[in-house]
Amino acid sequence: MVSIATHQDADGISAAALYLHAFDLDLDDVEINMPEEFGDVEDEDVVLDMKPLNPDYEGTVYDHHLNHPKKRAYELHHMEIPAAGIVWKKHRKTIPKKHWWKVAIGMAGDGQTEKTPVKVIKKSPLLMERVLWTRQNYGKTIVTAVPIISTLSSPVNALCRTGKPMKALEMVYNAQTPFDIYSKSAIEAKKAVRMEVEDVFKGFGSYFPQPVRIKDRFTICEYESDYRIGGLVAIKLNEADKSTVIALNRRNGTMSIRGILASYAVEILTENGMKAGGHAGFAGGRVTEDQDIEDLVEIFCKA
Ligand SMILES: [Mn+2]
Repeated sequence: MVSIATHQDADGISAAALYLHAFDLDLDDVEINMPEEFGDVEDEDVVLDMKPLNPDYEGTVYDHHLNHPKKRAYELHHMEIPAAGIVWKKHRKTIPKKHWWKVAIGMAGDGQTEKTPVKVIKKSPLLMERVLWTRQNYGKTIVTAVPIISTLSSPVNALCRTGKPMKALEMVYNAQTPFDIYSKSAIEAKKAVRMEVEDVFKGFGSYFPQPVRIKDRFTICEYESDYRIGGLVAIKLNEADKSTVIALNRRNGTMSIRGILASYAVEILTENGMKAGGHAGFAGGRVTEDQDIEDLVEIFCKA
């Protein structure tokens, strides 16, 4: 049995689906590990969209995260495009063309839609057609038209964020067209995620501390959720003023970092003995059990 470790997000999930298609594997033919902690792999044959925490891991890695160790036991396929794109580039000869469009899920998920290979767009021109979202605003109907390619990652991510990553993989693996990505459970997950993020923002200043701005460039906030919504919370705060946001989920100590200075924030955290890493603009980390927002504020004030 082939074993695969992959990242619990749209890129990791679509990379896994493409890998299965490339080797003509069924979901029942493989063992899938989606570790809670980024890179926490064991002895899987293949690792997708993650940098193994242990440099002595001996399998094959397809990844775009930065700073892989020079001294490592694993074989690394590294490119500066999302992992779904790396798997596609390496194996497109054996990936049935009808599944090529799935590359776009990972590209959109990691915010690099423009790196979707032209060959893929040509094969699935539907990706560039648009879906319309309508909403009512003071009695007026507002219509926004979004290219389908840009909408493919959020249903997959929503399933991952609400603790159903295997359901996400099944959905992507079995999908025949981009429309199959809007499954009923994915849409429900999207709604649940949206409400949870709204609750976090309502909670700031009442049941969560108020976000703290430091040196007008870092924003630090603390919230609590069983969902993996830190990235969304951080992006929403970042959009307001482009400060770099460190969002701490105090339920499990994970941090989501988004913004221009994400790599700088990782450096600051690492220098202070915390675990942190990621790629340009997007990063994450973890505090120890006895650390909270006050410790983060102190660290960033001194940096
Ligand atoms: Mn990725």
